[in-house]
Amino acid sequence: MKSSRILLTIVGIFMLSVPAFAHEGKAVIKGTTPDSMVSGEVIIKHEEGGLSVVVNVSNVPPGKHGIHFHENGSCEDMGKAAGGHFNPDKVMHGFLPKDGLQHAHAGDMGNIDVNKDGIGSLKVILPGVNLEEGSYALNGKAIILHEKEDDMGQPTGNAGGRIGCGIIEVVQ
Ligand SMILES: [Cu+2]
Ligand SMILES: [Zn+2]
Repeated sequence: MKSSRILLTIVGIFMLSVPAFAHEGKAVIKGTTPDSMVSGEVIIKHEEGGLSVVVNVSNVPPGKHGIHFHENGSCEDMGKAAGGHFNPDKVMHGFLPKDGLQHAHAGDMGNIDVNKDGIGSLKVILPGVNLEEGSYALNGKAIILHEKEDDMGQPTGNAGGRIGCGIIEVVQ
């Protein structure tokens, strides 16, 4: 009797210390061709103002590379199977952290800057999207690293081929 009460207290304290929104999203980025050395990882967390997305890549040609969530959770066919930009509202291409969901695709994260050693990192806060619920959920979407810079032109930023790809999944 007494020990079960202690156990319940311990379980209660544990549950209080883990918020209900503690789920995280994760993806592993791999090159889209068999000989590619491109690699990377994506961590998505709930943060004030939206979801924070942290991307780290390596073995990528130096310079700016467009990076977006795409609508299908597949990296087949050199990333083409991922389809178009994740765009539930059928709006114009933009930069979601600045333009919001009315003026940018839900997948528009701009560019990742890669240094001379082939390493790049990016952190953005995406307003309006979420990890798991409804039409703005990122779970199961692909993240695509492009060959070229996203120049913010229409309809999808002219970022060229797809050199890296991963699929978002919920890990906690
Ligand atoms: Cu893209
Ligand atoms: Zn877009």
